[in-house]
Amino acid sequence: MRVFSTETHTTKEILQRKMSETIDVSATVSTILEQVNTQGDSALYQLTKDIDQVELSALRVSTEEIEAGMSSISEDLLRVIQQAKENILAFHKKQVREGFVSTDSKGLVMGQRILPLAAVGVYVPGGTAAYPSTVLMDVLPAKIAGVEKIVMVTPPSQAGTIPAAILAAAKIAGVDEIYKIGGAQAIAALAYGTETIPRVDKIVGPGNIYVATAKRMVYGQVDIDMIAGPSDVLIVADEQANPQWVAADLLAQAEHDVLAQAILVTTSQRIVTEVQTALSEQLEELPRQAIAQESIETNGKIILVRDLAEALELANRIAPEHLELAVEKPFDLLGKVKNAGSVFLGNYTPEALGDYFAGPNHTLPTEGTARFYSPLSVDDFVKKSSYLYYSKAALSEVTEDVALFAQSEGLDGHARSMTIRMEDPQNDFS
Ligand code: HSO
Ligand code: ZN
Repeated sequence: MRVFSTETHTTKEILQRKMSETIDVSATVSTILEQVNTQGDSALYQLTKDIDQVELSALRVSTEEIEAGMSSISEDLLRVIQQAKENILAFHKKQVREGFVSTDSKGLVMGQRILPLAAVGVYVPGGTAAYPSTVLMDVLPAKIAGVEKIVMVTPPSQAGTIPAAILAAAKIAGVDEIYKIGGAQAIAALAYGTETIPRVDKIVGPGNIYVATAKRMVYGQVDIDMIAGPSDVLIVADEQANPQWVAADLLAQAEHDVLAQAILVTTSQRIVTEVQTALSEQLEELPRQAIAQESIETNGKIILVRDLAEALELANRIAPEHLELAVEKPFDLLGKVKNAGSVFLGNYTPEALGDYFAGPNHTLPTEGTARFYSPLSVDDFVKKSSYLYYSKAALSEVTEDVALFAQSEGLDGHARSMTIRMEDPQNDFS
């Protein structure tokens, strides 16, 4: 892992990040979107055959397949997923907002209602990035918001199947319909609707470059969540931190993806040295060693700072997705954190707790976007609608003023729609 020090490196050198090369797939994606938009289901079958080499007999996952998935996972895993669900629900229930209404003595009423989106699509990636925990994190806030229809899409394996744990998590979370379709074609199906797959109002969930590009392209016709980049963690550690635990937490992030980024910011030279040793020891035992090692070597950083104030300054500049405060008094630092998706306080709160189980959402702003984005929440699955009521008396009081404003914009029709009500012989405003 590359080591920096605020004594000898400039902030610019420390913050420099290797830009990941992104390929431009927009031409391919727009062809796929167009195909699905015009040909519906038949395009979905054809694209799945061409791209995934799978000949599907049906797009929708049957009840029997879901039940088989449920019964093929262990009782213990089922129990843990159920408990995670309860914890996530409890946390997200606290996010529910009330609308408001205000009135005055003249009979004026105005308010704002909070309404759930009618239908939401959840994209679940295929392969090793198919996480049942993400199914819970994406679906449960929508459930609490009151979304009536939740549709899940995920690419089938070569055998035309979906992983049992994904099906189980979907069932436990309360997904209404599951379809075997992935890639840009899945996003197109959710955005436009086909004979089989319903059109939704919002699409959430991570995916590869094709999925991300498709989401960007359909945005506006449907809403989307933030576009997830590679996952990252920043650990702030002081002298009392445990180097073995810090190394383990860095590796937990690094094993996600070669592009994942794990950063350690510490006030202690001893921690710098011991974490490095612990990293190489622990890497040896990790089944995903190759991925974790590449991530650590290309994107990992250890930054030695003079004090915790400097550590927090750097953390706020980096705006990490996950921020661990492995320090003696973590709550003293919390108030100084300005930019972080989710904060993990103390030595006994590893990020994995939040990834799977504790309650806060693990769909978080990546790549420094914690400067302006928030964790996925119930707010992402509702919209607001405002309303207004004026009585005769309340209207008469403001008619002239509003008419004046309208005329100043050259919109006489607007002015007239106000004054006409005053001319009505049935009106008695005296
Ligand atoms: N750390 C990931 C979430 C995750 N980890 C899922 C394990 N499974 C992004 O927050
Ligand atoms: Zn994780």
